[in-house]
Order: sequence, then C-alpha cells, then structure tokens
Amino acid sequence: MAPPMHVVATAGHVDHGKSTLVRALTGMEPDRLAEERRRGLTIELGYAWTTLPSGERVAFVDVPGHERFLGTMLAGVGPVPAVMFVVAADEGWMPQSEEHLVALRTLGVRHGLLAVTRADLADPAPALEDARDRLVEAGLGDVEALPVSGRTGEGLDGLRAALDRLVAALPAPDPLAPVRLWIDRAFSVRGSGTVVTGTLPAGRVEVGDELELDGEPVRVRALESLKEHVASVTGVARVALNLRGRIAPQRGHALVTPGAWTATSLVDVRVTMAEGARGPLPARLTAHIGSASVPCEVRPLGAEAEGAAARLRLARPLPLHLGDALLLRDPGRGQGELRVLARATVLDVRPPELRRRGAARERAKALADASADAASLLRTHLLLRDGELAAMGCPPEGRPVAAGWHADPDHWSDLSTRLPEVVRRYAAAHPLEPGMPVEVARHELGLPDRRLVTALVRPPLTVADGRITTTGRVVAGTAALPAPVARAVRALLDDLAEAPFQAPEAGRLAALGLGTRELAAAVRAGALLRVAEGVVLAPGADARAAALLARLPQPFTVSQARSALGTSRRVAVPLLEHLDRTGLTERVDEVHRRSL
Ligand SMILES: Nc1nc2c(ncn2[C@@H]2O[C@H](COP(=O)(O)OP(=O)(O)O)[C@@H](O)[C@H]2O)c(=O)[nH]1
Ligand SMILES: [Mg+2]
Repeated sequence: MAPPMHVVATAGHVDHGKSTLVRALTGMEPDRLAEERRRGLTIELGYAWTTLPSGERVAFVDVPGHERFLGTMLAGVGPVPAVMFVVAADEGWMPQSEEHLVALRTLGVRHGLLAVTRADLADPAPALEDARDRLVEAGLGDVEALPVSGRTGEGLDGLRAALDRLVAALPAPDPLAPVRLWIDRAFSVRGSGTVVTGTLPAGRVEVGDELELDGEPVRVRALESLKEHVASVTGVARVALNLRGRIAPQRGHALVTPGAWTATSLVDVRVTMAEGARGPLPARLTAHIGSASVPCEVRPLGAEAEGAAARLRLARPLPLHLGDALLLRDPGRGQGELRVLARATVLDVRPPELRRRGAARERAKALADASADAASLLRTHLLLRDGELAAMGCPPEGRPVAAGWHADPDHWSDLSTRLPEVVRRYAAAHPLEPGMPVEVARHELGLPDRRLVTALVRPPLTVADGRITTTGRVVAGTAALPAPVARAVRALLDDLAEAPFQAPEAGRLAALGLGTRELAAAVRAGALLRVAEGVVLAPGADARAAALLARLPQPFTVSQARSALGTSRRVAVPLLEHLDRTGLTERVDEVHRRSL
C-alpha cells in the first residue's frame, strides 16, 4: 500500500510566485509544458511533491493564476482539501487573488495557509496583513501567514514547518468512502494503454478494481502514486491509473465505485450567492465540481425568499451525491467582472417532475426545509431502497420497513391506515373470496414491491396463501407489548379462542393485571379489539360476528344475535353497536337490525 500523503493546491494572482515557490519547496518543475517555460506562465495544472520535516509527504497541484484559465484553476482545486494561497509582497492583493478566494470560499475549502512571496523585493508586512484578514474572513480558519522568497530561499524552512502543521490539522478522509476520482489528465502510453491522473479525495483504489467511467466498466491494470508503483492507495492521494476498458477518458469525467453514485443531469439545489455577487442568476451558466466544468441551465423554483431553490439541467450527467457543492460561474462575463456567482448545494439528484401548476413553488417550499439527508429525500420520494439511498449519498437512518426498503414515516403510517380500509372494501365486493390478493393490494396502494404490502399487514389483518384477511388467529400484535402485558393478552386470547364472544369479566382482567392502560396499549398494538369500555375481544371478532349474524333470518333482534354468538347482553349490545358503527350491520327499527 502507498504510504499516506496530503494534497495541497496553490492559489493566487498570476506572476505572484506560485510555481517558483512549488519549485523551491520540491525541487521539481511544476510547469511541464515547453510553452509554459518559454512564456514563464502556468497554463496547465502542475504536479510536484516533497517530504516535509515530520516525514509527511505532500503533493502540490499548482494552478494557473491567469484569469483566462479560471476553469483549469477550478479543476485543480476542486477535489483538493487544502490550499497554499500566494500573494506577492510587491503587488499585494490583486483581481485574481480575489477571484480565487471567492472560488475557494464557494467550494467550501476550509484549510489553508498564506505565503507572501517576493519578500526580497518589498516589505511583506502590508500585503501579509491585508491578505490574512481576507483569508480569515473567507472562512479559511486561523491561517498562518509567512513571508518567503522563492529567489533567496528566505523563509522556506518556516514555510515547511507551517505546511507540516497545516497537513497535521486536516481531517482524515474515510478510507471506506465510495471512490470518485475526477480525472485531471488523460493520455495514452505506448504499450500500456490509457492512463488517467487525479486527486483521490477519499476511499481506496486497488490494482484489479472494477470502476465505472460514464457507466462503462473499467479495470485498474496498474496504479502509481507519486511515480511509484503501488498495489493500493487510500485518499487523500495523487494517483495515476492505468486502465483497461472501451473508454476515452477526459478531464472532467470521473471514475467511480459502481452503484455508489447517481449519474444525473438534473438536480435540485439550494443556491447561495458568492460574496459580492448579485442575483438573479443568468439562465445559462457553467457548473464546476471536481475537475468537471459543464454548461447548465438554471431554473429558479420559487421566490428568492424561499431558500433560493433552483433546478439545474446539466449538459451531461455527472456522478453526484446529496450535499455536493457545484460552483456556478458565468462564462460570458468580461475582464474585471465577478465570474464566480454562486454555490449550488445538491438537495436531490432525482428530482420529481413539475407538471401541475404551482408545482415549482411547492417544490421550492419543500426544498427550503430540506437538508442533504435520507429523511429529506424520503419526504419527496416516500419509499427508497437501501441501494438507491447509498447512490444518492445518504446512508439510511433507522430500520427498513421491509426487505431493503425505507419509508417516509408519515407516508408509512398513512399506508398502514389505508390498507385495512382497502382490504375491507375488497372483502365487501368479493364476499366469496377468502381474502384480498396481496398483489391487488399492492396495486391499489401504488406500491412497488409486494413485500411492502406484507410489511403493512398488522392485526387484525393477517396474510396467508398470498391473501390478506381480517379474520384468523392473531399473535403478532403482542410482539409490540411489554412482556408481562403480552403474556396476559395471550392468556386472554387463549380464553377467547374457546369462546370468541365471551369477553373477559372485570375479575379475570384484574387477575391478569390488565388495567385500563394495559388494555389501551394492547388495543393500540392491534392485539385486542375494544368493543366498549371494559369489553375486549380478539382482533377480527367483529368480522366473525358479522359473518355469523349474516346467516340469521333478517332482520334479527339483540336476543337472536346474543344466542347466535353464544354470549351475554353485556357483550352483545356493545358489539352490535360496534358493528353498526363499522358498517357491518344496521338498525332497521327500535328492536331490529340487519346484516350488510
Ligand atoms: N525576486 C523574486 N522573484 C520571484 C519570486 N518568486 C517568483 N519570482 C518571479 O516572479 C515571476 C513569476 O513567478 P511564477 O512562479 O511563475 O508566478 P506564478 O504565476 O504565480 O506561478 C517569475 O519571473 C519569478 O522568477 C521571489 O520570491 N523573489
Ligand atoms: Mg505558475
């Protein structure tokens, strides 16, 4: 396995000494292109690395400072957790210093230090103080600020020590995280095929791994980190992957763990305007994430006040998770104008269609309260599989409601009240059938999986032979009760199995320790049916009674019902009233009822 390392990107105005400083720290040439060396200008991303005094290794991604190459700068900084911000002592804060800082802030980069270079040319103190204040204000923390000279080497030891402190304070990325490697370079090597490089932010890649590129499977044939062959590497790391597969990789595409990301070109986001930028956003922008830059259309969903929710249509699908931040840039703006406009935080990677009038406003309201988590997703999608949640970047919270399915709690309780109604209606319409087929119930409730239906079946419902009925012996309901109560209820149910309509007397209830509270809990759990105060029967006893009464000559009296059910008036009267209420019988006159 490759030894651990850190990755730091440079940032700052053109010609402030970023590349010179990287060269001085590493002894390596970050400006690789002949044109770059001839013009003394960074055009492409540069890579160089060194070992710090502590023994920690750090790789630099050196970015261009020229305003024409902002896209390249963002591709370099995008996947990197920390930044070495460079300001020249003799020039101080400049337009691209500002633009880079706005970009870092918008991307949410939280760690960095400030190097005030060219300190041999001017007093570094004024530039240092000014720049440090700006960096602190931009959320880069309590940044260390150091005057240095790439020319004389002054201050470099102090800078190395400060880099050590910076990398020591970086949060350790999760080695088990799914892989998303944004490609920043891709080329072919004669004899070994395609090679891509990038910054692996987290997770682990091994030789032999199968990853995906735009949905196509690719195999990792060989792996290098900092020019050394390794068998595996864990983020953060600079990596070069030799790939096998029918692919043509490019900068801005990503290699991902199969199934762990949602490839999407439509996302709902919360827009946060960049420092100094004003809304409303133009309808066409460029979205940046990782090394990708993709044209996108912006559709605001509600009034600005409602959390500035918007829907982005990307020109090509990107592998995204909830919580990802896209930087929105206006590619059309001219010199001196702010081009970094906003941060778009992803809140849904599979947003619902907005067809009805007013749907967009409603969606904006929902998004205003949403966070990038499973609970918010379920409020919109109602039911999602484990795998879908994982691919959206939201580990499920709480237990699944059925094999691998998670449900919005309100939706689930709504379904569990609807199912008994649906079953009752079916039974009424099909009196000769032994119950409602599970598949029909699935269809009625609009559920995607039959296992969801069976998970909704609770006493007094039962399921047998693929059908749901309201009759039948019930024991499952007691599972939800405290053990002593469950035992007592089971004893009652045993009594009732012998004589289903002889509700237990007060003495029997007291002997079993079933007071008002215990009985109420058992009724709530569906383990008992409450007919009236102090009168309880087994779940389903009402349907059974109705079936028996239906065989009587119609209409019938209380006393005929009482003897048909083999019980006393104490039970028969409230039970008949209960049947009236539930629509199984109805009163004909003062003394007669009939079955329905
Ligand atoms: N005197 C002096 N010149 C420097 C220093 N650092 C960079 N330079 C010069 O400033 C120019 C721009 O440097 P470069 O590293 O290419 O800047 P970058 O665009 O930020 O990468 C080059 O001519 C460097 O030789 C320094 O510390 N002292
Ligand atoms: Mg440079």
